[in-house]
Amino acid sequence: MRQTWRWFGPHDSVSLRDMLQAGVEGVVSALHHVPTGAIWTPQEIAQRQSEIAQLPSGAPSGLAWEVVESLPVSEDIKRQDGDWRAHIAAYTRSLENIARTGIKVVCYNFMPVLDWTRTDLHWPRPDGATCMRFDLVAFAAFDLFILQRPGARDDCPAEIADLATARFALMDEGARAALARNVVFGLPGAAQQVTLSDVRQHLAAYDAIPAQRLRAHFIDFLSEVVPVTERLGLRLCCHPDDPPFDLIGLPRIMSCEQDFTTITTEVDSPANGITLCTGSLGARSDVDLAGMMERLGPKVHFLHLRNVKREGTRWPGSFYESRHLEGDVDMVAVMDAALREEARRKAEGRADCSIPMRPDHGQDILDDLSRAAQPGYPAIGRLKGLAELRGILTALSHPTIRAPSTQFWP
Ligand code: DNO
Ligand code: MN
Repeated sequence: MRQTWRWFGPHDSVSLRDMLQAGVEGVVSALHHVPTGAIWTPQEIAQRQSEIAQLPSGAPSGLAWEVVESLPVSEDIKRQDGDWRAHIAAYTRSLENIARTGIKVVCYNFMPVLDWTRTDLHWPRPDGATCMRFDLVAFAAFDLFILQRPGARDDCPAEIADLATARFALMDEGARAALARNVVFGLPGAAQQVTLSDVRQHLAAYDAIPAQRLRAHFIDFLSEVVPVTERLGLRLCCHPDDPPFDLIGLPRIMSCEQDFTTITTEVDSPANGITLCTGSLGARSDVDLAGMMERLGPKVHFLHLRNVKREGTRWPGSFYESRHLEGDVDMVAVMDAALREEARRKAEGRADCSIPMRPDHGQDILDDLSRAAQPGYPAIGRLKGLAELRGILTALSHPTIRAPSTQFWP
């Protein structure tokens, strides 16, 4: 497994040196400043590559840009309207430009309107750490009373609506504004101040698009893009919905193992793969992550290894991002299955047998608590997660534990 780390570019408060000290082997990055639907030019890609390859002192960092996350899919492509054809052409051009640089893995997602969604970005834990959390009741309060979405009442179970009503009544203006900010944080372009009326407009545009139709659009997109991707020697890998259930009336179609099986079977190619994010799918108790790694192994091109703790038994329900080895995901079992997949690839003589993984998010701990970073992406919390995962990797790869026939290191 390749130990990678997400870097948001030169403005990221977590530096290349931080990554080196964390023992990172490869970098995951994206051109966040390029608008969705536009082409990633060779110049822009080359600039990010050199920003990663060189420390501010000018010395080589020894790191390279190994995974693109994300090359975003536009809302027009998802809805098949507006400029969707031009956006697919641009997507293909971006893939060509990425392939020329030697990067092999490109992650993306197919969530309409919202990307990952939380109600708390810094939820206090008893030990003083903070983490991200999705609280079903707070989210219902957002939907019912802040967004005031027509239809929200019908989608919400009565007892949750009652709790949300009581909760909202207790929130002061500051708490209400913070909730609105936290929820829309995952919106594309949220940094440029997305308003609630923008969200409402987005929602109206999806009125006539139920899950079945969204899935058909996804398959159309893949049918156009995957053959090019395969020819270029690249591997696309779709990130699961996060959380993996419908939100604010929008369909989500990449939320369980069956969704991934369907999509990778409909457009069957080594270039059409999966980002197995254990944190996203771990919010559901009915997803067997180690089994999924085992069954869909050849399609898994990228691993996001983080953990969640589900709160209660209700589904869909609340959850928080726990320490990497302490939530509901059996991380050892997932990593063991991933190591077996790597060993199979090695036995087949494949060049791409090492799967890139990253600790994904981390809790804010120690000095993270006084150093601003992208929510979920602090230096020390992720370093700790990566170190714990590395420990598992080292142990599981050790000859006293692993039979030589299933060994794969690195
Ligand atoms: C959540 C994170 C996401 C992810 C994008 C991928 O688990 O990994 O921010 O990066 O949704 O497209
Ligand atoms: Mn993830």
